[in-house]
Amino acid sequence: MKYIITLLLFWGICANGQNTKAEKDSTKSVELEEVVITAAIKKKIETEMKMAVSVDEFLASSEDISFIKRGAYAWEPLLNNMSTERSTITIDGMHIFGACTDKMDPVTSYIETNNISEIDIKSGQEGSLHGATVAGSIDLKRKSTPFNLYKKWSGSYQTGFELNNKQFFNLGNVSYSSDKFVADASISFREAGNYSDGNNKEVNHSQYNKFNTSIGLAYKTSTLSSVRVEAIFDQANDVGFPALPMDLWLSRALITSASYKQLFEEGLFKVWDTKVYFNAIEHYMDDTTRPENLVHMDMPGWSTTYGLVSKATLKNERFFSEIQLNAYNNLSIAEMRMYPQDRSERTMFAYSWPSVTTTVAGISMNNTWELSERSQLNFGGSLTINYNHSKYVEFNWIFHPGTPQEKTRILPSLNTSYQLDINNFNFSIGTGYGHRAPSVSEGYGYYIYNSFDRYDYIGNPNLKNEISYEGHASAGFKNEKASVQAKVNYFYIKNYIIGRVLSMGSPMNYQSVGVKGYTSLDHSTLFNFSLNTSYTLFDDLHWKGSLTYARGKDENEKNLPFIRPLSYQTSLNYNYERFGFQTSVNGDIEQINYSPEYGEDQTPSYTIWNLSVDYTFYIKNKKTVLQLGAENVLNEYYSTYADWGNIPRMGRNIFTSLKFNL
Ligand SMILES: [Cu+2]
Repeated sequence: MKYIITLLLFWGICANGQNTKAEKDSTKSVELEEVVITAAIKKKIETEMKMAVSVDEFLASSEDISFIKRGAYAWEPLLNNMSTERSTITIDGMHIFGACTDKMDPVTSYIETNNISEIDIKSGQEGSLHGATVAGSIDLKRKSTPFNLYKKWSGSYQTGFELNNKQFFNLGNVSYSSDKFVADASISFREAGNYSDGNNKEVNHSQYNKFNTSIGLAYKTSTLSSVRVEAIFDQANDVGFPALPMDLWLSRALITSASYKQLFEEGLFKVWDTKVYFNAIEHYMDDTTRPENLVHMDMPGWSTTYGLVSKATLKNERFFSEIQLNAYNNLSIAEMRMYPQDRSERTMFAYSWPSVTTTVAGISMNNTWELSERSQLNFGGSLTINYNHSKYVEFNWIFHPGTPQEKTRILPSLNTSYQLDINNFNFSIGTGYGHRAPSVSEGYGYYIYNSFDRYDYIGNPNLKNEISYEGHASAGFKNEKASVQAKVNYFYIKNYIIGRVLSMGSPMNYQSVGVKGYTSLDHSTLFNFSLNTSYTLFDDLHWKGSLTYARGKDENEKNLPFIRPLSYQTSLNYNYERFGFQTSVNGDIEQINYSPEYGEDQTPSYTIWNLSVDYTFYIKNKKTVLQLGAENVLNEYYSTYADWGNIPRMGRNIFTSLKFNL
């Protein structure tokens, strides 16, 4: 029985994408696995500075991720300085697509920190397991408690307040586990008002309200198999987007799945996990909250996805392999309804997404071959068929007359890398090649207003596949006291998709200055560099520092937009008895390589200083933590290179939170 539980737990580790060293058939190694796994489960969604973070704040702590921010809510995660069309963002491998043409709702906005356990970020083609990608993959791992020999209840409750925007939040979750049955449930509320910038000026339309709840039930059908059903419900109301001309009245997501997992005690096959899923997203944005507009517009959107993901894990002494089948069908619809003042007197109607179906089926494989104790070779690839159908093709014919209603694309991908560990040093080098299909907006969008460069964007169904050639390398050193890790990657992206001014067509929106069509540049290049260091000065005093730099250029050596300038972060962490003290400084230097063509201007440098202190105590042997802190202590007025329309970021923010473990 113990072995079975370990296997189940072991599965957890495989799913976490960590490279498990070859398992040896001794009880000692079984015990070891358990220790490793316990550590993995205890990993929390919190940052050095703040224990009650939002999903966005947590993602921001990764050096691979930057953000386009349109307000205080639902930041758009950029992986390797590339927009969300170029990455696959999934929840436990499930494909979900936002229903907003203005990117108000990335997938990361539909979860909460108390229903995920980990975020698995893979760079470039190494992320192709979940489907065709250029930038990589972000997989949000749901919390799922393993089966347990003894009946056990656990849970936590967290509450807190943030002074700047009067944010009040409550997050609760509870788990029950036994040897046959497991249940995980969570509920959360967040309510925030407008925030104030560094000049103590209120930023209008920056409020939000979010409710999220989730449930997961698992039942062990035999000693080596189990079934699991899961659901997440998320609703956001009255969300302001200060950088956009519209706000969100309501967005709702229902994310459901049912899965079956089979473990194998002997042979090469270790685990086979199959899941069917369904998710539906509704998004209602309008501009009636902006009374200055004489003509109003409603822009509702819907996105519905059915899918299947099936993964087999193979393993022997020196070989580890994951084979995954991804299949899904998505329907995306978005409408534009214009009316002077009264909704019933509609003057214009159009489909900004003319009921576009995307059907995808693909097979992916990742392999790890341990060449020796010190070195391993990773290689993998995927082959995907991507089919699109536009129901109201007449909207696409306005700019692309006679374009076919359907389009099928083949998306191949290959990657390989080599890893070497010599004593305290580690090195890796790798390369990748992959295609991606245009997104619904890039292929079929109709008059999607981009308030950043103030153009209306038109999709092009005939766009070629974007093709990425990448190379990456890393080197690091680690001992008991110090660690240094440097990473670089370089992407050469053929047929790079971007909007270019069209000579035809006139703007529809009175704020808009013209029409841009999505088109393919011959190529673009992107370079990313990061350096991470840590040092333990004393047992209780830790220092961390990181630097990132990126450069993106188009075919004419001109700058690409939304490329992060040199940025830095450094933090100190000190523990004294039951107290923990944290301080950090982060910032970007001046953005020199900006892109005026895409609406960017030069952004000055900024430096932000943060502080926090926490106190741990026990109520009936249960750990309780109280935290008090301040972000942007010096109340600096700033906006970053990727703040939509240069909206200022939050000024000084004092936060407090309290977490009880049940
Ligand atoms: Cu929207």
